[in-house]
Amino acid sequence: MITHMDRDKLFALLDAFAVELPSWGFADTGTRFGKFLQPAAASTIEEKIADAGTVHQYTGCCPRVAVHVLWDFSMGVDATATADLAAKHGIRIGAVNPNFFEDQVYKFGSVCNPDESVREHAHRHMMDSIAIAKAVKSDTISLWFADGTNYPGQDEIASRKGRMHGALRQWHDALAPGMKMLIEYKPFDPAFYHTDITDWGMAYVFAKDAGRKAKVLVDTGHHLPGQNIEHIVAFLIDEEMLGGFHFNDRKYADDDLTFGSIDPYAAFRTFCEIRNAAEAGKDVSGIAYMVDQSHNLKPKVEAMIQTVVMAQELYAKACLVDRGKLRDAQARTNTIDAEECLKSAFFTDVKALLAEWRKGKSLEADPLGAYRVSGYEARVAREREAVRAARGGTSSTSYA
Ligand SMILES: [Mn+2]
Repeated sequence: MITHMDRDKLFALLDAFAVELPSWGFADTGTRFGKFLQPAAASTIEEKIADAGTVHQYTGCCPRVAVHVLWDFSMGVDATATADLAAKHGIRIGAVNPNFFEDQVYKFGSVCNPDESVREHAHRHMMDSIAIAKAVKSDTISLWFADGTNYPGQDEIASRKGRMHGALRQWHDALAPGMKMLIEYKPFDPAFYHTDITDWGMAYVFAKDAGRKAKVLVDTGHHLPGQNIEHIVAFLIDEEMLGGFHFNDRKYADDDLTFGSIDPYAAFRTFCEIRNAAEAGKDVSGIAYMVDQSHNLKPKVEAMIQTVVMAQELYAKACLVDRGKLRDAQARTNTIDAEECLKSAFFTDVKALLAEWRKGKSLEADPLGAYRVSGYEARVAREREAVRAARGGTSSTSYA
């Protein structure tokens, strides 16, 4: 089936393709309208890490779990214990996500808030987050701001930009050596008039201004309808400003749907741009592939396994694009032949190849099927319901 690419090369690329899971993806979460609780949902950081470790156990490609500072840590508690716990489950702590949106003081924004005391509050939280990152040996702080305004005239947009610049410069310089800071953008929600970092261009300007350790984070769900995400990705890689991804899919706006569930071809094209850059000699090894999904309807561990397997399949297809043929078609400006190169890779069935890759790692060929027969979900549902009942409450973590 693979004619132009050595199987070992493909398997080496798959070996290097690691997907980071979100701790918040294992907890009970919901929309702003309601939460549907699941008996197996994780309530504590211990349970979230156990779930993330389970996904890694079946997929073999999720060695890290991202954490959310307010949801996963108690201030003043030694965070190194969390790193030890992750190690016990065969994984490590990945990106540390501070929380600049839940505190009551953030009603009118965090770092862009006109009130200096609120900005100082956000600053202290960032310093705590850096300390946690050091304690758990994470090299990444991942930033998303809900900052924005809901009504014209509510605040001076340019003044808010200045405050954001100030905070990011200061924080950049407070990072430990070797640490990086990812800046995420989102067109709207929760702010409905203007959002302080609304698109990749603004994230780029803020990151560039902050310093070398700051890069742009592309959340695949955070774009206006019709936007060409792979173009953004190719541009950012070429500028050496792509820090990583938050994988999910969307039909309307930031729906947090399973990666590749709506438009797998678009996700494939994004991977194609990454592989194109790599084949052209760009260093893409620092790009972080992270999931940002929080399932309200699907069983959480199953949804993560489904996501990761989909990401692996689409990445493998992007690796399989015959780039010699593609370059030739492009040189001849033969649009049809060029497009067919992408389509034939996209429609290649890579399931057997991935099964073989898994066999080489002593993994089951079908991670989802193997997980289902393991009985993990029923077991943790029993255990977690019992713990919750003993505590006299229901679950769980909040989500925004
Ligand atoms: Mn995100």
